[in-house]
Amino acid sequence: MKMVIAIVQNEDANLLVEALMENHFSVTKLATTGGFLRVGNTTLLIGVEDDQVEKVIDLVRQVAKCREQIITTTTPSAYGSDMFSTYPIKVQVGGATIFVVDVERFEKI
Ligand code: 2BA
Repeated sequence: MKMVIAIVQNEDANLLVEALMENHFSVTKLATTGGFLRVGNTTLLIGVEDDQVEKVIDLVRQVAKCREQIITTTTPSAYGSDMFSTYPIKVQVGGATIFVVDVERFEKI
């Protein structure tokens, strides 16, 4: 048995939990914080049989893959201090950090 530990962005977490549950995987969702950015992310613990690891990683890849998104940002305008300019920028969202570790013993009591 393996434990798949997937750290994903909060925006992707609920969809990913739904996808895992629909595929009959048990999952535990933890609210976590990245050490570098110090912002919230989500860590999912998914205990699975060895031959199911790739299926779990595929689901993570499908739902939480790294992609670009256009957001609009606002900055003070050059034409006056009470005026603002809005313009679109591309940002990277999503992505996942995955660890697969051996489970020495699994019991439900
Ligand atoms: P990622 O490498 O995609 O990592 C996203 C989050 O995954 C991390 O959040 C952390 O919570 C977790 N994570 C990644 N690698 C890990 C590991 N080896 N062990 C345990 N947890 C791990 P943050 O720490 O807030 O990092 C956010 C993003 O900042 C990282 O995205 C990376 O692009 C960048 N980053 C992290 N550390 C950096 C550093 N020392 N220098 C430059 N950029 C860094």
